[in-house]
Amino acid sequence: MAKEALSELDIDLDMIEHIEHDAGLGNGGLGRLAACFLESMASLGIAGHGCGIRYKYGLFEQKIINGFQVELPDNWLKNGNVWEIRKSDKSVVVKFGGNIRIQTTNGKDEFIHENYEPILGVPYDMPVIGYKNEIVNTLRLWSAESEKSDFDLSSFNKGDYQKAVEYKNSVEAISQILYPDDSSYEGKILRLKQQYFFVSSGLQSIVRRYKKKNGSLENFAEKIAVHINDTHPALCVPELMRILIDEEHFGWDEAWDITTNTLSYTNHTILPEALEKWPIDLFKSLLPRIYMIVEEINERFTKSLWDKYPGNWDLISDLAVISNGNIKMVNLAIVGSKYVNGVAKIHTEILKNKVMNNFYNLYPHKFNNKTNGVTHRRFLLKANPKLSNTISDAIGTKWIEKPTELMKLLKFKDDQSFREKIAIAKRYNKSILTKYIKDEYNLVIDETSIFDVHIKRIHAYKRQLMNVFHIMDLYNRLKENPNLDITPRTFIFAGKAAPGYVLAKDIIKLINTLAFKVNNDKLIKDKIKIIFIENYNVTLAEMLIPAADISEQISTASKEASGTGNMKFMMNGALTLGTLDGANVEIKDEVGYENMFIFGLKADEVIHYYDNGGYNAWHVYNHDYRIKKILNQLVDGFFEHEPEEFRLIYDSLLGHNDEFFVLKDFSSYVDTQSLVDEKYRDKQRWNKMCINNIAHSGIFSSDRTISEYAKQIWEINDKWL
Ligand code: GPQ
Repeated sequence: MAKEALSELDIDLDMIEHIEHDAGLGNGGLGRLAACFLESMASLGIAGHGCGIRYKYGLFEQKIINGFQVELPDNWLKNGNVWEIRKSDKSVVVKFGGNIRIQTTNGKDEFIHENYEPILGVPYDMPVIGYKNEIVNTLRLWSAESEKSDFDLSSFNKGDYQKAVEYKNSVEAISQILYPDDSSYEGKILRLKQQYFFVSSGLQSIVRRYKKKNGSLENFAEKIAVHINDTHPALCVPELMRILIDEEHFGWDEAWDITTNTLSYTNHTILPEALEKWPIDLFKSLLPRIYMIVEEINERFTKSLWDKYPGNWDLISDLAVISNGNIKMVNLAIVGSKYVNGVAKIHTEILKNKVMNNFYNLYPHKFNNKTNGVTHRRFLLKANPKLSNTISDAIGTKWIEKPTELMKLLKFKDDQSFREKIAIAKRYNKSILTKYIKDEYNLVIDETSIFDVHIKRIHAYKRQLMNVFHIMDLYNRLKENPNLDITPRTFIFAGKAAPGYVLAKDIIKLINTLAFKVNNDKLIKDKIKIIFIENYNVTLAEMLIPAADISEQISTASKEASGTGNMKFMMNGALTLGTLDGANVEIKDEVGYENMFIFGLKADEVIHYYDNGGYNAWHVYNHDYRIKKILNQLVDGFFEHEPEEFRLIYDSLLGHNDEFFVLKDFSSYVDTQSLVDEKYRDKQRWNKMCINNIAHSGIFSSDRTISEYAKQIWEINDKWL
């Protein structure tokens, strides 16, 4: 209706949609997964709501200047946000700092929080709309404001205007900016403030609403499930305890029973740099009451461990919530949760058997797997209308609400005309991207070439470097033999590096430097082109993924917890080139080895190397002339300027023994890339492989994931039906 009405006014609704800014309120797969989950919960009719921070500045905007990443602030609220509703009447107070006075009346201790800094949490609600089911859930984002009015502020400070402004700024700083690191944390006090701020605001509003509806907190744990999405909200454990004990006057045991039956925790990575630890001193001065509760949780927990494992100090200190002067957030989350899960089968196995093995032995019943999923309604239906229409013409539209219906496409995998329709949709999407690259970068790419796409955060373990080395090898071969028979390729990269992650930023510079060299080399006759598309975000993903032929999912096996880009590509008919890591393993289980390109070390092999001091990178360097040549080219002036520019990359491989097995997996990767080249020549077979992938993508819809969480973790059947 709106589209029609606007078109009468000569206004294009799509254009208006594109004016709207992405809400860049997360870094990578973690936040995006949560957004998919919200969509699926609304579409499945589950009363599930999101809770987060209304950052004034979302994830930085990335510009590439002379090949370097430059970060600009993401002022996404500048022109307003039409979808949010400020609900000041639902504000809460969050208390920081101060001291705790213990007051004993009739033998009962009361904990009085004094001299604290009150911060007002003001909710902004955004609707999350279910697919054609008239259900609207809420994403509630909290904004930090001064509890004092502007008027109070000035009088409070006896006319000291500057102090009043400084105070206001320090309060508002809490919801000012998103930390731009993905899968690694910064132990900054502001970050801890952010975590407690949104956890406390969220839980206070949940408890308040429950009491208003039900008159008391009876059956709270049966009716409410709170999910801890990685450890960033792990303070839910002591905060719910605080509310129940200090405000609702429950005894410890009863409060603990409610807490541990309400909360569950999902782990999203095994990377050690992501496992949050907070130094006791910092934690205690910012959150004195919460620290007391964490200490008590730790006391009781370690006492029970002592009974179970008497004398086993190492084990107890590993399991303890507090040890070596730090509070370990993973331990806090596991101890305080009913269930703990990983995000792909292989990831959960690694948690159980390796990273969290001691906890698994203690609480085997808590651990389970929930393989990630993505909303096919955004990443297929919305992002790829051409392919969606082709699918619906063949099997009807049921797949939109029941994605496993996509299996019906298997009937058509040998149908010539259907294969051709799939290919037409892909070509159309590739032509849109080709035009974009011409318009934005003035680069002409071959629409019929293989679109080989590597888009995700830039991280050493995701191995963008290995992709670059393959291109360098291909280039070296083409230079030697310009008539080399290869299928033309366009290598497409996009992704942000954390501003402080020097190696990742160097990799971006390397990609751009190589692109400049290769794209301008007449000798190779346009057989390969390289493009780094700046400012990767969801809007760009919606254009890039439908246009891809090859989906690069080449993390070091064991390191990518799940990956979700892999699923988005697959449902758009791109073939995965990947390691047996994360959910790639389950994609392989669905489509079979014959419908994807698997290479490299397996997770157990990688782990075995780690347990035995790694492998010898120098050995590979000395025995593979291709690698020797490529690595030398990084530091010998091959790129015709600053020869030392890529020294850090060189050193990460040879100086620090190639932590992520780039050189070790190189040969197997190059061989598999040649196989891709060969397979692409048989278009009929390729299209059949694409159909196989689309057909089997249904189980990677977040509808499936959410149904599993609902039944097995949130126990929704018991609670809501
Ligand atoms: N993930 Cl801990 C992030 O994107 N950021 C993080 O800080 C953490 C995890 C990702 C993880 O790397 C991917 O493998 C997962 O697919 C994704 O979370 C969702 O589970």
